[in-house]
Amino acid sequence: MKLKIAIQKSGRLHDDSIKLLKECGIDINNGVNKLKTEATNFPLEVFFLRDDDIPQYIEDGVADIGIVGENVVLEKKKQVNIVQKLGFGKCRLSMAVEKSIEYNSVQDLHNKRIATSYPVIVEEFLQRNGITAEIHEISGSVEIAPGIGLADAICDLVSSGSTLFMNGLKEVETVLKSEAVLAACHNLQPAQQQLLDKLLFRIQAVRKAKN
Ligand code: PRT
Ligand code: ZN
Repeated sequence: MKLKIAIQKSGRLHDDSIKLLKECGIDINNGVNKLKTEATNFPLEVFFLRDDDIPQYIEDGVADIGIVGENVVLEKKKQVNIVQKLGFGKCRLSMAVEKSIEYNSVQDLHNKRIATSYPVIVEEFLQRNGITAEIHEISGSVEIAPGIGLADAICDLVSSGSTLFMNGLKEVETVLKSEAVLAACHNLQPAQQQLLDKLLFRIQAVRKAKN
């Protein structure tokens, strides 16, 4: 019996996800271009996936658990449990407008066009604030949308803020604060739950040692 974990194949969360498993004393053969590998000293099978696909795999039980940004979990609206925040991959999902635009409050987004890769989270934010706006879903290079006349505002992930700055944008609202989380399937078998508890215990010890 093995616990199946999904982690990002490549990208911002990949290295820290592998590092966390290592710090938990779990050795994995991290072969380049592999889709799947196994730990040598823990009953763990590792799947390497696009981050966007991870919540679905967990909901379906193809993976028991996974490491993914909370932003992705919320956007995909899949039925998964967030069992532990992991302290890396920290960022915020923010609204930004061209820096020359006067912006006073969220009301200023009313009837505007907002470009984003996070339509679900943005829609919820607008509803919560009683704002009607037009959401334009785009999959990448969101920050160029205002400059090419596609949108009046954008909602995108920000960490240092330099991408916004370089594109002449200013951050005006924080919609969500996010970090990498450990997510788990709703209906784990008892054996898998036991393995998850063992892993969680180690993760929490690693996290404690860092604080
Ligand atoms: O290939 P795959 O689909 O798996 O990866 P991806 O390209 O969709 O995601 P990736 O690797 O870029 O990001 C994975 C996760 O890292 C995100 O879902 C977030 O949870 C987290 N994260 C943390 C970030 C950032 N910080 C971040 N800064 N994800 C993206 N960015 C981008 C942002 O979109 C913008 O383009 O970085 C740019 C802004 O950075 P600053 O530093 O200039 O503000
Ligand atoms: Zn992705």
